[in-house]
Amino acid sequence: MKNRLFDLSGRTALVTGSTRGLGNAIARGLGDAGAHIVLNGRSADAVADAANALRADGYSVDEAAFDVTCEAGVVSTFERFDAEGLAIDILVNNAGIQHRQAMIELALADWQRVIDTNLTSAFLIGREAARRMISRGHGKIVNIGSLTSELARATVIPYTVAKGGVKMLTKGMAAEWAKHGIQANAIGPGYMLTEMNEALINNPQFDAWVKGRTPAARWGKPEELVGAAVFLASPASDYVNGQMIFVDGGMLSVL
Ligand code: GCO
Repeated sequence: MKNRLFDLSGRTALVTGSTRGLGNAIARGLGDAGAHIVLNGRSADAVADAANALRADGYSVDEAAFDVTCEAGVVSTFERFDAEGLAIDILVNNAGIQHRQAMIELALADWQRVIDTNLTSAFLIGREAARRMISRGHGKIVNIGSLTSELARATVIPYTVAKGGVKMLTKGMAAEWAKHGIQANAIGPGYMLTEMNEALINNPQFDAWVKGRTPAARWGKPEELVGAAVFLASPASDYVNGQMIFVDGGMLSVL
């Protein structure tokens, strides 16, 4: 007997920043649960390469190359979806960048770039997706936060501020859109084995700190976010709103 609680068959999921890393792992996981996947990245070539890799593995995939920080590009992408009859049932706001530098030396342009990519994009894309979800009476929004949605780490303050904003944006989406049948929630990854963290992973002192500070005593794997993502994208979470599920090996739970 198929468990429909976690079944995404017939649903379409847009995952931003999904040509690699956490976004690509989440896209594959939603595809494994039955969803049709729309991959996103800024580079059309990178999106096409990632889409072809998923298609080769049997996934149903569309491509949507656009800059998540560009309002005009976001709007025109959703207008294209409308014209093609592509209804986004599940939105995963994953796109994000990191910039490691002491705030005292930080340029405004770098601050703004991180805020725009990691936070404002979730507003822009969430707004366009919600406009359509409201008219259909249902939708799932999964924002990707971070441990830094709760705790600051020196030298990544713009990222911390943006991810703290993602937590509150998620609650804001719940406040305004839950009555329309939209469940907006978030996932807070811990220290994950991604390209963005390569410099940290390859730093013996930082690697030792992560393993010592994390009860699970290891870095997380991108595919370990899939369970939370499928839960928050599926009927199993129809009465869950405004929550952030931390997938962090227990780091946030201990001193
Ligand atoms: C850093 C890392 C973190 C992790 C993750 C933790 O420089 O501290 O990039 O930000 O990527 O966000 O949850």
